[in-house]
Amino acid sequence: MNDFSLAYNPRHLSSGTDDDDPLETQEWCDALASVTTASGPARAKHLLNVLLDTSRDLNIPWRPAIGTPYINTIDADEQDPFPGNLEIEEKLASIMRWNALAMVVRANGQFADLGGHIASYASAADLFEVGFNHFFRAPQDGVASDLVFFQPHSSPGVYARAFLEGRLDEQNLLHYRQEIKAKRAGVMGLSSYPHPWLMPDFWQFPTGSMGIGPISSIYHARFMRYLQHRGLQNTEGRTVWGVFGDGEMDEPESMSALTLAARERLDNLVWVVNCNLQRLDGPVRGNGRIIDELEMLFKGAGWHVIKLVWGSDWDALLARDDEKALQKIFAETVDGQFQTFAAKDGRYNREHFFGQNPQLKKLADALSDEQIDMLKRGGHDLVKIHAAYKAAANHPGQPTVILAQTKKGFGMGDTGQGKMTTHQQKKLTKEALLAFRDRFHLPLTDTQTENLEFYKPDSACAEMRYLQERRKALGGSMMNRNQAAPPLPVPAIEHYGQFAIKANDKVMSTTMAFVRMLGGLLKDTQLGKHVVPIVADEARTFGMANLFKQVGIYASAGQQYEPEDIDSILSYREAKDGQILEEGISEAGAISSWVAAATSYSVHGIAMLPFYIFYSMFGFQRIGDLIWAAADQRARGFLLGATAGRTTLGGEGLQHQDGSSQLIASTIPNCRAYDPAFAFEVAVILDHGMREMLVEQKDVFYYLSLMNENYAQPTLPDGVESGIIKGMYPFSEQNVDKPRATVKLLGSGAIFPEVLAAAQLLAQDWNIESEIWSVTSFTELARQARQAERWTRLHPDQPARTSYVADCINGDIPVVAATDYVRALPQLIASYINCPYTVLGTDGFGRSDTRTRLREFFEVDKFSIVIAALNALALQGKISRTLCAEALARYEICVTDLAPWEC
Ligand SMILES: Cc1ncc(C[n+]2csc(CCOP(=O)(O)OP(=O)(O)O)c2C)c(N)n1
Repeated sequence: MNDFSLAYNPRHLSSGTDDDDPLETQEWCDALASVTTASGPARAKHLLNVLLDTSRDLNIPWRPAIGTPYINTIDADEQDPFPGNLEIEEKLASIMRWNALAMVVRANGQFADLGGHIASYASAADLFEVGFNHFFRAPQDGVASDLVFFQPHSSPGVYARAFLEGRLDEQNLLHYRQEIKAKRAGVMGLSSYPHPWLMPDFWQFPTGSMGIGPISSIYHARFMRYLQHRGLQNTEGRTVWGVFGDGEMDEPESMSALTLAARERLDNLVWVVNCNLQRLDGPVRGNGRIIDELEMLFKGAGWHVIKLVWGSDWDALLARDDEKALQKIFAETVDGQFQTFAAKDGRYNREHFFGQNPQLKKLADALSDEQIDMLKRGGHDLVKIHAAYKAAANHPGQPTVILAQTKKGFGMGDTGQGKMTTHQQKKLTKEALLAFRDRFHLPLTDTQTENLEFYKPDSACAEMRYLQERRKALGGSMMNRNQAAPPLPVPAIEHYGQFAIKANDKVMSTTMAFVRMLGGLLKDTQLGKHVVPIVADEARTFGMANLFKQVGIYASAGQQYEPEDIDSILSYREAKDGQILEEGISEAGAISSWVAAATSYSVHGIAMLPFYIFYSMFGFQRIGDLIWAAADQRARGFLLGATAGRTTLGGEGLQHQDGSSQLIASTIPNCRAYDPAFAFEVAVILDHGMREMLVEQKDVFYYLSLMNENYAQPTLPDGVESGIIKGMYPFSEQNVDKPRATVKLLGSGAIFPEVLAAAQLLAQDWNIESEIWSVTSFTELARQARQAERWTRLHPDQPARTSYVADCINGDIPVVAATDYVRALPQLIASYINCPYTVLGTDGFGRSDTRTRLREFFEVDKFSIVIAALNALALQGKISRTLCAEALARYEICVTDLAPWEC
């Protein structure tokens, strides 16, 4: 038993207050020390807890500090023996380090602009390796795989491991960051960061944009619980692992869902924060200690925290340190200084770290300079890492974070370790390469080292057999992404959308229509249970409150209160098997939840159909990068930007009125973006989307903007379905006797009724007839046109291909397009058509007012459409320009010098 006696030193009071009675204090300290010696730390903890409770009863306003000393949470005594072969695992880690380094340096030797990183993986290698050798489980015994989120710029290390495991070969490694060249050579290139889009059978989770991996991992872990609690899949025994950077923890996304993970008691989630104390430019917290800061943050959020600060060699020093000199100096040393110590050799550290006081100096006296140099930080010690992972994996009731201290550029010597510039280091001198080889005892000749030859030991040797055995014990190789799941049957459109396709001019908004269709899909006997409605605290805004009662809100703890509205037929119902994911006011959380459901087909082998409905301005604009990552991850599902449009949302004003989401959506290659005007259009798009995603298993997702304006919803005209999907179809014509001229009017979304009204005015007031087209997607029109144009350009020997949009509108008749989005959206088609083309849109800041006045202000109302049509005809010489002046006067259009986008 350890002797915990401790001399109380009043000068070292952590409270900072003077001690009136040092003798009494000493007695308390002695009592605590003797209990600890006699009955162990657990008993001491219990007594302290009881004292804390008692102090509360006595109204003493005191609570213990959240932080703990800068030492390992897991004491050397509590550590289980290491179950692996340490020597072999260290050798393997060295090989991984070498191959990862060689891959990056070789690529950059050939093409200096390719980039890549060495230093981050050098710091994370041991953290990865312990995971691969002991914890990361592939599918086995009917239990599906663990999920692992890798720090993106450490991907060379994952490739290096896949190379040794036989998942990748030398050709792949030679095409690191050269995917185009690789494809031409018939080889799979290796993407810079984890990108399922680029390596669909390898990477599962895109993490390249800092912060996305952390938040995504939380929602994936929560979604596994959702599947479990809803009886859709047994996800027990599976863990979500995430290795992230300490700099990355600064991202708001990294932090924003911590309390959710704790609230949901996600003990299937383990984060390893690689605290190499550096980010790209310099120290993460030069003047503080990131590990201590994160400890308090995570603890405050309700996580189990394991500090993994020092390696095994420090155990002996700490045990000999009766006066706690090390702990004191750790507490006084800031990260910027720790980084300097990391960058310097043993001699420097003896002088500048251990030389700070006589007690420390004495501790170091027994060590040579080389031994001091080799003192490991916790995140480089396989034994300590294993102990931390094991404790984390077995910790019940809470998510765990391991804060592992490492050295950035570990082993890169003078060129990299702990250097300010190490993040960007892509080249190493011959001397540095040879030093690296020696440091990690790699069996390479000088020539092999200088040539950066990849090293793969013979498959019969002990290391390779060990590596394969370890993976076999864990179910096989990890990097295997599934590309499909059993298809789901899609109900006939009439089953959920009959009211929409036979609407008979019933008045409703497209948002209402969608919600009704969603209700119908939820009731479908086969598909229903796979539907995942997701909201970010706006269900009532979109008229979805009836679903609370109907399918329940998912709550892992059920409903432990009587809801205020219990007697209402729409009462608020939370349930363990609830279907709605109500994510609160976190669009980042809600989209992460959507991604978890939208990739369930791949991650869990069970297709789900998520519908995330949100305030459209708080989608692509607010969390666009998460949507970009969703696209990379090959998400399949529906995003619904509700109460959309710059003028449709009326009084909500500048921050809420969306005039851009459709344009941003158009930049995402696998996002099918639609701005439907009518309920039947919504139904046709839903039907088509479900078939593409659930039956044909295409890696696409759909974005629909939905509006809250009520207007008459017509019945689906015959034969327009394919036009709706392609992006436009002829809706109607406004004919007149002996027309003066003809125009084509294109309208989208909620502006379409303005277009219909404009056609009437043109007929009545100006004797001009119109063809009226509903444009459901300028994006889809432009994409198809782009294809046709490209094909024609590259096939000069073949007849030119025309585009669908050109077939619809080319000619002499002027075309006027009006949208509630910025003009750039309809202009997507401009270069593919050959006709006079005028575009009206809502460029500029939104503001509060009525729909009518907003449309007048933005010049997208029926009068503005008439003026635009007359002007186009006048410019062609088909009518006189005086008619335009007459129209401006007749409609009392107030002509101001400032355009809407200038106000
Ligand atoms: C959103 C985002 N911003 C910036 C970057 C560029 N970037 C890549 S790695 C990096 C530094 C990461 O530091 P840290 O998280 O501490 O990891 P380390 O490399 O030190 O292990 C930065 C800024 C990025 N990938 N994503």
